[in-house]
Amino acid sequence: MKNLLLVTALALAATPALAQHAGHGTAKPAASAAAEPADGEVRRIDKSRGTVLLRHGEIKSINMGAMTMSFKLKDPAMADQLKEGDKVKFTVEPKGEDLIITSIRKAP
Ligand SMILES: [Cu+2]
Repeated sequence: MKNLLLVTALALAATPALAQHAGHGTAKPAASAAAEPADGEVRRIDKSRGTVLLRHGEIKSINMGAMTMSFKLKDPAMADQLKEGDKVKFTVEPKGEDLIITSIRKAP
C-alpha cells in the first residue's frame, strides 16, 4: 500500500514537465511541397491522346509513391519536346479523376 502511494505521487509530480512541451507549433509553408518537381523517365508517348507513360519516383505533392503510370498532358504539345527514355522533372495536379502534368522538362 505504501508503494502504491509513492508511485502515484511520482506520476503526479512528472505531469507538469510533460505539459511544457505543448504550444510550439511551427507553421510549414504548404506551397513549397506542391511546387517541388518529381523525377521520372519517359516510357511511352501517345501524341494522339496527349498522354505519357512515366516511370516516376515519389510525388510528394499528391502523396504518391514510385510507380509506372500514364499521365495526361495539360497541353498535348508538351510531348513534342520529349522522347522515350528521357529523364524528366515534372509537376502534376489532380483534375477530376485525372492527374494532369502541368510542367515537364528534361532533367539536367
Ligand atoms: Cu503514380
